[in-house]
Amino acid sequence: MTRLSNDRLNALPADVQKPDYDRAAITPGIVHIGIGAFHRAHQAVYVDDLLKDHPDWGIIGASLRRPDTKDALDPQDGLFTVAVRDAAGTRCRIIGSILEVIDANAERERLLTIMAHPKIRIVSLTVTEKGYCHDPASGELDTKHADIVHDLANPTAPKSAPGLIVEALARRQAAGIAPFAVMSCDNLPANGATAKRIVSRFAALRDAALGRFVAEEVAFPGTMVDRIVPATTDEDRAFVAEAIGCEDAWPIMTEPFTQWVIEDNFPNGRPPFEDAGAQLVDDVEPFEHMKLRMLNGSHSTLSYLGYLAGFETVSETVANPDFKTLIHDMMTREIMPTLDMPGTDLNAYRDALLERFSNPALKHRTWQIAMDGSQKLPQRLLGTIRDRIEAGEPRVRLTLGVAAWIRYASGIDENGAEIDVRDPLADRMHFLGQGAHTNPDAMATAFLGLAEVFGEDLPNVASFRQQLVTLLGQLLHQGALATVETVVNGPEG
Ligand code: CS2
Repeated sequence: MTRLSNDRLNALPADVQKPDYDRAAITPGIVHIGIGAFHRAHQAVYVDDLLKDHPDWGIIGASLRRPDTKDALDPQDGLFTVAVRDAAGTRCRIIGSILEVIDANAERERLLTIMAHPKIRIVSLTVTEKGYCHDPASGELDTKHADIVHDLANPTAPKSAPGLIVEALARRQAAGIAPFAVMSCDNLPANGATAKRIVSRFAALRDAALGRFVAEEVAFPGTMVDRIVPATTDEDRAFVAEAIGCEDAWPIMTEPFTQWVIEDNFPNGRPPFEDAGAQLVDDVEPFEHMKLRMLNGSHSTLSYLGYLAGFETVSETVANPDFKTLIHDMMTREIMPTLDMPGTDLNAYRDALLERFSNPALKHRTWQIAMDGSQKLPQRLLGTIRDRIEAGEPRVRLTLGVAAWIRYASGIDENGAEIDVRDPLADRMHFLGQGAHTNPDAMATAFLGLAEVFGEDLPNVASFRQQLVTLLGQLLHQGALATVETVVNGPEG
C-alpha cells in the first residue's frame, strides 16, 4: 500500500479532511519538544487550523528520547492522521502543521541552531512529568538527576529539556535575539511557573547572570491542555489505512473533546490561538487545578483500581456501576469542594468527564494511565488530600486512589502475577513492596517514606496514614472489586 505523503493529499477520499493551505509556503515559528501522541492530537491540530492565514507558525518537532516518531513521519513528509472516535463512528483528518521532526540525540547542534533562530518565537513542551527532571513533591529542579548532572557538565551539548532551552536562550542572548516564550503543555500544577522555576534554576547553576536573565526576561505562559489520547495499536493503523486509502505508520486516535486554556503572556508574539478555539486568559491556574484534580485524579484512581480489578480500559472500568459511583462521589464530595471556579458549572464538568470516560470507541488502557504514578500522584491526588486534611473533611475515596497506587506499584497483581510497572521509581518501589503483601502497615510505611512523592508532611498525618493502611489491607485481602463496593456503600470518611 502507498504511504501517506504530500503527493497523496489530492487522492484522499472526499470525507477525509486535509490541510487547507499550501504546505510549501509554511515556515516554522514554534519548536515543540516531546513530539508524542498528545501533542499531535492537540496543539498540532490547533496550529493546523491557523496556518492558512498565519503561515509563519509551522512547527518543528523534536524528540529527546526515541527516534520512533521521526522514523514514522519522515517518509510521510511529516503528515499524519488524527482519527476522532465516538459511538457515532470515526472521522479522519490529515494534519500538516509539523514540518519536520528532529531526533535531538542525533542532531543536537542543528536543533539548538533552529531554537536560536529569530523566527522561532515559541518553544513548547510535552515531555511528561518526568521530563522536567524535578522533585514532584516540591516542584524544584532535581540537581542530582543524571541528565541535569550531565547537562551542567556539558552545557553546550545538553540532553534534558531544561538544558536545551537554557542553551538556546543563552545563544539568543549572545546574538542579541529576543527570547522565545517557553510554553509548557504538560499536566503539571502551575505548569508555567513550574517550568520557569526549573529552567531558571538550571540556568543559575550554569551561571548566575544567565539565571537572572531567564528569570527576568523569559516568558513562561501557563496552559491547561485536555484531550484523551490512547496509545495507537496495530488495529488502529489498519483501520486508518482503510479509511484514508494509504498507509500511515503512526495515526493518532482521540476523542471529539478538546480544550486548551492559555495564559496570554507572549512578548515575542503568538499565533491567534483563540481563532482555533483556545481560551486566552490572564490566570490559567484555576483551570489547571480543576482539570488535574477532576480529570487526572479520577483517571489515576480508575487506572490503578481498574487494573487491579482486571479491567483493561477506562470505559470498561466505569461500566461497572460501583466504580462509576466511586468516581462520581469522589469528584462531587471530595474534589469539587476544594476548587474555586466561580462561573464554572462543576456538576456539568463532572458529568461531561464521566461521559468522556465512558466513550466505548476509545480503548484507553488502564495500564497506560498507570504509568509514572510517582510523578503524577502529587498533583492529581495528594494536593487535594492536603486541602481536605486542612479543612478537616473526609477523603476516603481519594485515599483509596493512593492505596491502589501503592498496591499496583508494588508490582504483583491480585493473582500473584508480575505487573509491568513503568515508572522512574519502579525498581525502588518493587523493592519496597517485596514480601510486604501480607502486611499493609509495613507496605504503607515503606511507601510513605518516598519523600519525593509524599513530602515530609503527609506521612506524619496520623488519620491519613491510618486510613491508608486500612484501605491497603482491604485491597490486599479482599481485592479491588470488593474494596470499591465496600467504600461506595460504606459510611462517609
Ligand atoms: C492521563 C492523561 O495518561 C494519563 O495519565 O490521565 O494523559 C489524560 O488522558 C489527559 O491529561 C487528558 O487531557
